[in-house]
Amino acid sequence: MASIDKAAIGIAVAITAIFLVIAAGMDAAQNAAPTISKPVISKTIEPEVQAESTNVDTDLIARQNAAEKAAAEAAAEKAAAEAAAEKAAAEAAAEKAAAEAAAEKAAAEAAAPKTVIVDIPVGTAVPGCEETDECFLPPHITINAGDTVEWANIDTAAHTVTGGTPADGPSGVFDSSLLMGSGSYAFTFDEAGSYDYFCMVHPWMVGSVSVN
Ligand SMILES: [Cu+2]
Repeated sequence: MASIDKAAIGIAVAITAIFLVIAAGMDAAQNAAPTISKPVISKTIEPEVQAESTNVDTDLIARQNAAEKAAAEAAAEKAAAEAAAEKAAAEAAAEKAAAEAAAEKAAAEAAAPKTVIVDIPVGTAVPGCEETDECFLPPHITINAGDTVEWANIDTAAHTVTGGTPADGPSGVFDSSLLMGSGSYAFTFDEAGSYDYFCMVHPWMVGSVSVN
C-alpha cells in the first residue's frame, strides 16, 4: 500500500506541474502579445500616414503652381492681345488721318489755280495731224475757271492759237498772234464755257478748252 500511495502522489504532483507549466506558458503568450503588436503597428502605420500626407502636400503645391502659371500665362496673353488691339487702332487712326490729309491736299490742289500745258507738235505745218486729231496735244482739255492754258510751240514753223473756228473765224476771246518756233502763249480762263480754237496759218489745226 505504501508504494502505491507514493506512486499516486508522484503522478498527481507531475500532473499538477504540467498544468502549471501550461498555464504559465499561456499567461506568457497573452502578456507578450500586446507588447509585441503595439510597436509593430505604430512603426508600420505612422510612416505610411506621414508619407501620404507628404505626397498630398506635394501634389497640392504642384497643382497650385500649375494654376498660378496658367493664370500668369493667361494674363500675359490678354495683355498682348490688348497691346495688339491698341496698336491696330493707332495704325487705323494714323491711316485715317493720312487719308484725310491726302484728301484735303487733293481738294486744295484741285481748288488752287493751275496751269495746263498744250504742245503744238512738230510737223503740224503740213496737213496730216488732223487725221488723228493731234494738231494740238492734248487737243481737248477740261479745266476749272481761273486755270491757265499755256501753248508751247515745239515746232520750227510759226503758228497761232486763236479763239474761234476755221469756219466762223476768230471769236475775239483770245489770240496769240504769230508764235515763232519755240515760242509760247498763255491765257487764263476766268469764265466757264466751251472754247474752240484754231491756227490761222494752218486751218486744219483745231483744238478746244472746256472750262468748269
Ligand atoms: Cu499752224
